[in-house]
Formats: sequence, C-alpha cells, structure tokens
Amino acid sequence: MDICVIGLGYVGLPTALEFASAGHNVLGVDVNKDLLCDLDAGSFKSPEKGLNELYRDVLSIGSLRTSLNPEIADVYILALPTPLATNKVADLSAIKEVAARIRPLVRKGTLVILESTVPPGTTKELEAWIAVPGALFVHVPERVLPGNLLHELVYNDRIIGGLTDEASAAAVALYKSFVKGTLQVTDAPTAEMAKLMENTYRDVNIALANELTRICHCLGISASEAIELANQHPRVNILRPGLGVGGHCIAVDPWFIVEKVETEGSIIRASRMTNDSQPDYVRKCLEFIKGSSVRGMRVAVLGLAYKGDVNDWRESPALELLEILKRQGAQIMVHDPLISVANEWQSRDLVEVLGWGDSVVVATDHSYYRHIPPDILLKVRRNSVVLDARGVLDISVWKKCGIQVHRLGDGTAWNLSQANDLDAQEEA
Ligand code: SAJ
Repeated sequence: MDICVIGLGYVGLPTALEFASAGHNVLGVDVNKDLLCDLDAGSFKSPEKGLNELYRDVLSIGSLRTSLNPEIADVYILALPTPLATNKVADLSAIKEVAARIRPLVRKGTLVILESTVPPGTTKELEAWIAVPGALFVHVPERVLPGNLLHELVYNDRIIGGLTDEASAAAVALYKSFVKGTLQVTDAPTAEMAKLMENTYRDVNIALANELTRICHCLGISASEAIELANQHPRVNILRPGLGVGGHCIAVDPWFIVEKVETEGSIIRASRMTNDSQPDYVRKCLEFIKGSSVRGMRVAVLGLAYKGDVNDWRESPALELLEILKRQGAQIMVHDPLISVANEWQSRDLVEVLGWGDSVVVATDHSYYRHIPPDILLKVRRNSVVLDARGVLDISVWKKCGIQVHRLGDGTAWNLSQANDLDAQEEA
C-alpha cells in the first residue's frame, strides 16, 4: 500500500517506520525540514529504545521517503499535534490545515486515519472538511508510553473506530501488518472518548493521590504508609503523589472531554486544578521545611523532564516549579541527567549544583537519582534542606551521609498556613 503519514513526531515517525518495515511504501510528511534532512541523510538519532535500529532497517530497505508535501496515496495517517488553546479547548488547526491540503488527493475508497487525540466528534468533522464521497474515515488513537514506545506500538491493543464498518475493516487489515495486540473495533466517537477516558482516569487518580497526601500533611499522618496499606486491598491501587502531571497528554486530554458538555465534569476539572497547583504546593512545602520564603534561597532543582527516565520536558511540572521559584525571587541551579537545555534552563554538573544549593528539590524521578553515589552526596552543603517531591531518592544512603531527606507524605505534619503567611508577608 502507499501510505502517507503526516506528522513525524513521537507517534507519527515510529508508526511510519513500522509500516515501512512491514513492506508498505511510506511517505513521511512534516513541516520540520531539519528532521526530513536527517531522515534522508541517514543521520537521524533518537533516545527512544530500538528506534535507531528500526530506522536503519528501513533505510536499508528503502521503503520510506520524506517530503514537505503530501502526495496521492491509498492511506493517509494524521499524527498531528492537537494542543490545548488558552481557553482550554482543543486547537484543531493543524488537522484542519492538513485536511485542506489532502482534500484534492483523496478519492473514493481512500482511507483517512486520525491518530491524534481529539474531542469526541472530530473524525466526523474531518469527513466534512475533506468532503470526498466514498472516502473512509477512522479514528485509531495512539496509546504508547514514551520510553517504551516501540514495544507498546506493536504489542498494545488498539482501538479502531470507523465512521462506517467498511472504514473499520480497512483499518484493521492495515494495522494487522505490524500490530500484534488485539484490534478492537468500535465507532469513531466511542474510540475518541475511550482514548480521552484513559488519560482522564490517570489524571483523576494522580490528583486523588496528591489530595490525600495534602490532607495527610495537615493531619500529621504518613500518606505513603497509608497508601501502601490501602493498596493491599485487592481492588485498590492509589497512585503516588508528586509534583503534578506533565507530558502533552494527561494534562491536556481531560479538557477535551469537559469542553463538550459544560454542565458536567466537575471531578475532571477539580483534578486538573489539583494537579496543576501541585508545583506551587511543593514550593510551599519547601518554605515550610526551610522556615523561610524562597526569596533569595539557593534552590538546586534535580530534574527537568516531566517524568523519570525520559528526555521529554513538554508540560513538565518541573519547569512550572522553576518558573514559580524564579518569580518569587529564588536563585536557581538545575541538573538533569538526560536533558541539557529546556527553555532557559541549562543543566549543570550535579556536584556543582548540589554543592551550591542551600536547598535541594527533586522534581523528576529519574532512576539516576536513586543511585547517586555517596561521594557525590558528601558535596551537599551542610544544613541544606532536601525535599524529594517524587519519592525517588534512596533515603538510607543520604542518611548515612548525614543528610535528612523530606518526602511528600512522609508523616510529618506540614502546616502550610505558615508558608501562606510568608506569601502574604511578601505581598505586603
Ligand atoms: N505521575 C505521578 N504519579 C504517579 C504516576 C505518574 O505524579 O503515580 C506523573 C508522572 O510523573 C508524569 C505524569 O504523571 O508527570 C504522566 O505520566 P504517565 O507515565 O502516567 O503518562 P504519559 O503522559 O507519559 O503517557 C500517557 C499514557 N496514558 C496512560 O497511562 C493512561 C500513555 O499510555 C498514553 O499513550 C499517553 O499518555 C498519550 O499519548 O496519551
């Protein structure tokens, strides 16, 4: 089949490579000329496990071409960004624009697949934007986890939501060429909603863990121990509190549900608010433990990525924390083992960062931080306050080095009204 994959991001490119490796002729389309040059020149590199090997295999077969422009094909796969606009609704402009570009190329029987995460009803809208009678439209939401992307792309079950049975059947036949998981057929709005529900479920559950931990702080109860005990119930699985939710999916997708029905969605909205306010909550925790406002404090922040062991800082709550600390007059130094620069933040040497700060906040649960050797820990300044907002540090090793580590939910009573008082004093 001739397949045109439009959008070669973290979903589109691996998808294009899998189809190319499965024997299809693939045209990869993107607006990023540098990426296309790298792909054509054989110099593309990715930190994602297995992706470089797959790319080299495809290069040797010669089944992937790239272009800035779509061409006539049997199948179009749209893997385009659908960010959140400032008014908390989905920005579908990239999809609309591509719909206009492929419209003259689509024929009766052409399969148009939307992989991007979208509000319910968007696949139907896409059909109207393209408006070619007999063309087949399907929503096939992506479900991959950065860091384990290729494995999940092949082995996860996939939802296939066609506007018609014929469209679903065509998509099933296509995805069978590399997906080993089950292909579950439904209609397009159900597929759209199922994808959004997956990430909303996770967001609400993370918010619950964060909220329970805040309540435990007020009561002087160990949230981590209580969560561990509650999770021994066979039907309970409370997640971990942290710095909030990052990445471009979980912090965004719940809004695509609530935008559709204004009169409902209170739990979903509240969860978004809780998770979004978590970086500022952690700032208050730091002030409480240190007993002073962050103004002038030398804060060493460990981690820029939105979650552990990835080099992705999209919507990272670590960056939000950095912005808050900067706004409030803290001095800041940053380290991340996988990211050298994110926005204005440049990763520095860990020894330098730890030796400089009079407080340390762990913002990302990179496994690297679990194994910081004692000779480096000895560089941490005496009397530094260490707040592990991700529960990743091996506290016993830090303790042996004479450093007390504070964790969210560790059982200490944190009366954050004191931090609120400091805020009020700052404002006055
Ligand atoms: N987090 C916590 N506490 C936890 C678990 C996670 O604070 O107990 C934080 C993480 O640190 C991170 C955020 O939540 O900042 C989200 O991380 P994640 O690993 O839960 O998910 P993502 O955003 O990397 O990928 C999600 C996945 N969806 C689900 O697990 C339901 C993935 O399968 C989707 O494909 C992806 O969103 C997407 O593209 O939609």
